[in-house]
Amino acid sequence: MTARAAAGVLLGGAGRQASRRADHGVRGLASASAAREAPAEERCRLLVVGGGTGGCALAARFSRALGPGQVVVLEPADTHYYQPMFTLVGGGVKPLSASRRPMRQVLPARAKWIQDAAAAFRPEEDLVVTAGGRRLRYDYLIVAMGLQLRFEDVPGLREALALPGSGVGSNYSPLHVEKTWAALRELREGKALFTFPNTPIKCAGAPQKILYLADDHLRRAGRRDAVRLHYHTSLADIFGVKHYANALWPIVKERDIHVALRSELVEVKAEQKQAVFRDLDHPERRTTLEYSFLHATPPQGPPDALRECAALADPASGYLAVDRATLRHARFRNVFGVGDCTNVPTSKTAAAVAAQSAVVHAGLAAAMRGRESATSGYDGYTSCPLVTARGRCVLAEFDFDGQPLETFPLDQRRERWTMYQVKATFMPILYWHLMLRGYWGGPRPMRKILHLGMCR
Ligand code: UQ1
Repeated sequence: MTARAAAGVLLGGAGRQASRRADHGVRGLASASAAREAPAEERCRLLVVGGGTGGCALAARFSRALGPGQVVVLEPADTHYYQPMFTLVGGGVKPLSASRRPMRQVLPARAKWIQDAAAAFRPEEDLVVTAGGRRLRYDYLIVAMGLQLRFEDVPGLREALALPGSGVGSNYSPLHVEKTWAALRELREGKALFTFPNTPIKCAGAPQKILYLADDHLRRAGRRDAVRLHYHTSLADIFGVKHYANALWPIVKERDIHVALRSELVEVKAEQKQAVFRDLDHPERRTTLEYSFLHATPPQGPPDALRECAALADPASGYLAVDRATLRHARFRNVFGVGDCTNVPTSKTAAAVAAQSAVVHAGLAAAMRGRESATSGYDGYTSCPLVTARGRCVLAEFDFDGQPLETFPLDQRRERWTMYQVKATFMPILYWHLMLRGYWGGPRPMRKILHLGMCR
């Protein structure tokens, strides 16, 4: 934290007053018309950039503790989506409307919502400049911006998604998720392709969950024999964690699904219904496949404003550079990160955000009191409910090392109806009522109880 921010923390309201006077002084030098046009500089105790899962949960926790008006949330969207439900929307199990709420309804009433986007970070000055030209100064910053979907990195993909009746959908965007189910319903024969790009992505299980739901749908509709299912993944295994990959291979075998490893979608020719793949081990080798259905997972990357801020970003990935245990920036100690926008080496999921939000809460609350966090650090906990059919789910839960960290005292590698109910029924309730209000920090306490304390 800079000296100026530290003074602000110590002085509280007085610090804010001083900064306001300084702003007036600067503006006093400008012409009268420029002063009218320039948006005022605002100052807050805590600025939360992003109104997604992590932003809402942490804004709720801190606005409860700090009181009204102390927390500002910067978020341009007016709708909040429960993204884990998109798999079920694309699979025809839930309507898109069940996954959304107005942003106003999910942000805490005690926080101030500024409906604008972060355009530039200036951590040396404790400042965020917005797309609308506002200058927001903070004592503490939580970056919770999520990530960027990069459909445009696959030539032809955007065009294919925009073409009616193209047979192409993507569960990764609320704009395209309904196209998945519309296209699946129309699917009668031919080849159905499912892709996993060559970048880190959110919910690494989602590209194959829709594969299994498509298989299930086709079987129920009596069309499975007429459609070949192909899963093309850039990864070297069907899933990044061996413990669960070992359980998934027999499932794809039994369902007659063809898996191509290290295979990246590099182009879509919508008019011809063709997809071009590159063999990542022999990049000169390209294969063109005709499809009647394509579920595309777009390449993904850090938000531009973050990547462009060399002081905050990890130079290798462009994501917010934080310590993986404390989720705190190494250089700017008043900056924390949560969720998909950080460089923390774990799978980007809502479950990871839940566990991270408890760690950030403890660390930042301690920092505000001038102390170090007394709680244990983030262990990488993340979860991926791998829906393997309607009514069946393998509940993967693991840590930084890919070691299982399972909540329930049973073998979670098995496909189970109960785990499907956890995913499809229990999780949405927990999300809207506890998680977004800052009352859910992940299942660790539940795991301890269910294992009678005999676990991490
Ligand atoms: C979880 O905490 C979470 O975040 C709210 C999810 O996202 C919706 C999940 O899918 C899962 C599985 C968890 C973990 C919780 C339990 C009870 C296993």
